[in-house]
Formats: sequence, C-alpha cells, structure tokens
Amino acid sequence: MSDLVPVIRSDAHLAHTGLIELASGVEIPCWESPERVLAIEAALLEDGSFAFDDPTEHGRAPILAVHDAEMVEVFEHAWTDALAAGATDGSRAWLPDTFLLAAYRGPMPPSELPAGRHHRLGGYLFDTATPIVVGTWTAALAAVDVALTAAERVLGGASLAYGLCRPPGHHAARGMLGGYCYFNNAAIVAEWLRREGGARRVAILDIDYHHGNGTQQIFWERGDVLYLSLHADPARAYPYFSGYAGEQGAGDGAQLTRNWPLPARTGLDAYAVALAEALRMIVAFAPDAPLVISAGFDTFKRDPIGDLSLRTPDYRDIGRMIGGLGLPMIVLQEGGYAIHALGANAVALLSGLRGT
Ligand code: SP5
Ligand code: ZN
Repeated sequence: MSDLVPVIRSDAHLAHTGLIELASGVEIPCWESPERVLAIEAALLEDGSFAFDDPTEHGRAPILAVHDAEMVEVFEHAWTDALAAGATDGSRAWLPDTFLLAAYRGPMPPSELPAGRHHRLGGYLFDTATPIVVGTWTAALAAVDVALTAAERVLGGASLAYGLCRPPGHHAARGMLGGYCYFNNAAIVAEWLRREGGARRVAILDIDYHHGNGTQQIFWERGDVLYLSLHADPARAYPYFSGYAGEQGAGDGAQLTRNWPLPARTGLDAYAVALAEALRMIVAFAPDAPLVISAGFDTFKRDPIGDLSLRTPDYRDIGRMIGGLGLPMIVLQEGGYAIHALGANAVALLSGLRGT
C-alpha cells in the first residue's frame, strides 16, 4: 500500500491545442487544453505517492483492432492534406465544414469521395469540438501508448496504474471521432487485454460526466466486455443521442451495457447509489482482467461544462467504493475542465482507489 502508484504520461499532448470550439454558435477557447494535464501532473508530484514514467510505443495494431482503418488513415493525413491544398495556413485548427450523415445518401449507393483527406474527415466527425492541428495525430497515438503502458504495469503486478491520457477517448467510436476524442484509449486497452493479455472477460467502468458513446458502440454486441456508465442524463447533456437507461446491449452483448443517466446537481449520496449498482454488476460479471476505469472529473460541482455536484473529497469515497472490489485497476483520464481543481480531484480518486 505504501508502493508508489505508476503514472504514465507523455509530453506529446502539448502540441495538440485547438484554440477554439463552438458553444451555442459562439467561438470560445477549447475547454480541452494542455493545462489540464499539467495541473494534474503538478498535483501528483506534490503529493509524492506517484512514480512518473513515459509510455513505450505499441504501434498501430492495437488501434486497428478497435477503429476503422479508413478513419485512421483519414485522421492521420487530414492536417497535411489541408496544408497541401492551401485550405489552412497552419495557424488555426482544421475542422471540416461538411459532415456526411447516413441520411446524405438516402437510397443512393456509396459514390466517389473528395480527394483531400481533410474533406473526407467530414465523414468521420460527429461534432465541431474535435479540431486537428499539427500535433494532434502524434498526441492521439501517444495517449494510446500511455493507456497501454499503464495496462502493462498492472499486468506486471501493480494493483493500480494511472494513464494520464490526453486527448481523451470515450467519445471515439469504431469509425467516428468527436467530443475531444480521436482514439478510444479505454476501448483499445479492453480489446488489448482480450487479445494480448489473456483475459476472457473485461469490465469498463466509465465515471466521466458524459456518456461514453464510443465505448458503448464498440462493445454493444460483445459478450466478453461489460460497459457501465454513470453520466449526466443525455436528455439535457452532451452527447444527447446515447446514454439512456434503455440502452443495454444486444446479441451476445445483451445486458452487458448499462447506463445510469443522472439528474442535474446529483451529489455523492445519489451518485453512490448508482455506483453501488454498477459495482454489483461488475462482481456478477466476474472479470478475469484488471478493471478499466474511464475517469472524468467533469462531474465536479464547479466544472464549467457539467452540472453535477461532486466535491473533491467525494472522489476519495468513490475511489474507496471502486477499490473495495479488490480488482487490479487501470485508470485512464477522460474529461474534467475545472483546471484549478483537477489535480486535487485526481489525487483524491487515486488515493481512494488504493485504499488510503
Ligand atoms: C471527454 C469529454 O469530456 N468530452 C466532452 C465533450 C463535450 N463537448 C460539448 C460540450 C457542450 C457543453 N455545453 C456546455 C454548457 C455550459 N454552460
Ligand atoms: Zn466528459
């Protein structure tokens, strides 16, 4: 218990910074910023219970096990194609102006595609908050390596490891980017635990404020991966189109997806009731792999884009509840935008998880 908790982090994310996002049609600074990770690193360092390490490279295979190969290729080349076409001078992030919805084609068969992969990107993005700049691809690759290296630490014997991923991942689906997410770090780890880690059953617990639509979609029909998410009710909160209680998986995955949509201003008491239900489902599922935790601190009372009411000490209680399962844990950073409190919230959650 006095062992230092491994924290895997990388500087690659520093070159991923999008400048602006659109909120209700208004241009505002991106909430998802490099300062988020810097704040968490500073607090963990100050706390002294953590051992920092850089990730090792895992290549593309673990990404392609989860994501559509064409999406990956379009994402990789969107920035350089935009530059080559003169569509950007490089000073601002690239965002497509046109999005290919399923309804675009109607009865028409698939046709030709635009030459530039920056335009093709409109076939893979579901919102306007996922900008591409020169450092985005490298940062997204590094976030996957951060997550997989954290997973390796746990398979190697650590009871808990923290992957300080940035960009986050849980909104990225098999063939779709969005919600500040490019590669689904948690889904990639879960799939990697199955394929490379010898696991037969993997559970993912998502405690970000937002529904992890990407993770849910990827494992919707999977009998070997349990996906549980506590989040703001999508009837009022992003991503709006998934995360309702009736969504419970299908086929082999029937009953292996479960959502707890929460009302505004939910505090620890009601949160803990939902969490206890989720933990009981994890026990019943009996994973034979480390628990994968998608951890967001946008559930914090003062988060600028959230409306739940968790306070800093609550994260320690939540951590204690989850840690009480006695499973090894891979914690992956998702959202959280109250920069002044992110560090304390991360320290509180991780301390609770390790039982202190
Ligand atoms: C990883 C993650 O947390 N992604 C979240 C993406 C949310 N993007 C859209 C947010 C819309 C926020 N509306 C805020 C109203 C604030 N008063
Ligand atoms: Zn979030």
